[in-house]
Amino acid sequence: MDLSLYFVTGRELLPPGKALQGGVTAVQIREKNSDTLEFLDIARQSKILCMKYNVPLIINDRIDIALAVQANGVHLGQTDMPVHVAKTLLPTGMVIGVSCNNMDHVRKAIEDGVDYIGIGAVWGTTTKELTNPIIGVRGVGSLLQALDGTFIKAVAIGGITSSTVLRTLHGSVSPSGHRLDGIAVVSQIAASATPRSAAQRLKDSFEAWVHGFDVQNQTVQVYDVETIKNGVVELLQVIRDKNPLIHQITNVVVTNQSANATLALGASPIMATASEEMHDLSRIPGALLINFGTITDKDSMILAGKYANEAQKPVVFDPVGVGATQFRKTTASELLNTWQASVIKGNPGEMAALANSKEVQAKGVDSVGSGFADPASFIRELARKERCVAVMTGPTDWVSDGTTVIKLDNGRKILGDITGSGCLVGTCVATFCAGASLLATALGTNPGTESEKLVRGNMLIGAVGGVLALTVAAECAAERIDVHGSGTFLPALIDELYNLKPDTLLSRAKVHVL
Ligand code: 3NM
Ligand code: MG
Repeated sequence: MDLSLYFVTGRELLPPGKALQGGVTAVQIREKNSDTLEFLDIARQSKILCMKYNVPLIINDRIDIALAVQANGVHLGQTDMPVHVAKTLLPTGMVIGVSCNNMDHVRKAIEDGVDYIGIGAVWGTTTKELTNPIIGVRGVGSLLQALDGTFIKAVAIGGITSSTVLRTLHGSVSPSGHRLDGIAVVSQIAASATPRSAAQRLKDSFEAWVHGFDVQNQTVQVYDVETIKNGVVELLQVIRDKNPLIHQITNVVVTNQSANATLALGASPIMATASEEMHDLSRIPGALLINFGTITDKDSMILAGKYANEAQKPVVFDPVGVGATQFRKTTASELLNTWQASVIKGNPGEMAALANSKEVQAKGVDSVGSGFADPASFIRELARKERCVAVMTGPTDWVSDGTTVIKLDNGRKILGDITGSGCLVGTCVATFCAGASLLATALGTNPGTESEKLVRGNMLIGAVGGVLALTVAAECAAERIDVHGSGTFLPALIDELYNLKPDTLLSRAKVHVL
């Protein structure tokens, strides 16, 4: 059964079946406020319509109605008839689907041997009053992992629209690579004035994404040190030639020095925070940095990331001090559930907090302790889980895209003596990712085949470039005879970014590919 575009509806399906013409692949009739006779009548007519389009019909909750109209299956909520009882009433071959909101539900569904699960609500929804918590795309991803090795299909439901569909699909993948088999929607189709094109749009998004997902999983890029170093130098040139706009919503401590570092690299900073301007800024080529060292602009952070995803621009997330307070933790979750980060950057304490690992503890915004026993595996797993490039800074910096791990050994201890050196890494990473995005666009990567992606360009090289630029410039600055301490180090660091030469980068960069 093809669940790729699963339309959950009631009488709205009738009469002309416009949604079916738009490519709906399965229909569920869900009538919460009608009498049995009325429900039966809607189900009968729906059955005729679905047969005409050769689409399976599933009945919500009512086993008797499903039997009466010879539907293809039933969908059962957690408070409906238990699956094992339903199985005694239904003929073999009838599909059974179950709504799941948490891991206990999923485990039970597997035990019961259902055919598919509907995971929700992935976003908020106005269609039904939710009695369970909203899961978020990352939550859906972790539930999907439990289905590894089973034949049970999974769809996500709740608040899926043309503007959330890509984020839903992209984010709802388990660390093991288990993806959704489809999306289930109500209002995006049912409440649309043009249900046929609403369905068509969702279907197109799904198909493009599945195609991209498969291609991505089949092509593993193998990196060597030279390719990486040359890639970084190329990006520095792109930045200086094209001056991308680096929109930064960052903290009050580092705003000025971050803007100066951006300029020094050859890009243009804008430190805008008003939510009213987030959409306009997303249309200008470049990248977005979200650093929540001081969280006063949460709504703008949410909007900016969403728009950047829509514009296929890199989003670099620096969750400063995420382990320090519950508010930071829930905010990080909320942000990452709303948009897809291209790169997440943090110190070991922050990365541990994001991964819910107890191995490294955080104190305030600084990490304490020496780090992870196996940083390479940790960073690879985190990148895989968050579906982005992960950067962990420290005396040694670690960068991974979930497959390749790159270890970088540049920098000087004095970086730890100025405030916001980590934030500067985030700024430089955003700047180089902007370079990577512009390079991909200039190379004319066909937008048609890239439309399923949330970002263009090689974010791994971008992340490595940002880290290298800052740490190599720090080495040059620390070695200057006019630098006597942290006070003279900071302006020297900006100078060295300003004067950074490709040859210096190439000769100093200590890059190891694992
Ligand atoms: N079940 P829309 S959310 C029917 O969480 C249903 O199990 C949900 O409607 C769940 O696509 C939902 O309009 C409504 O947001 C989904
Ligand atoms: Mg129900």
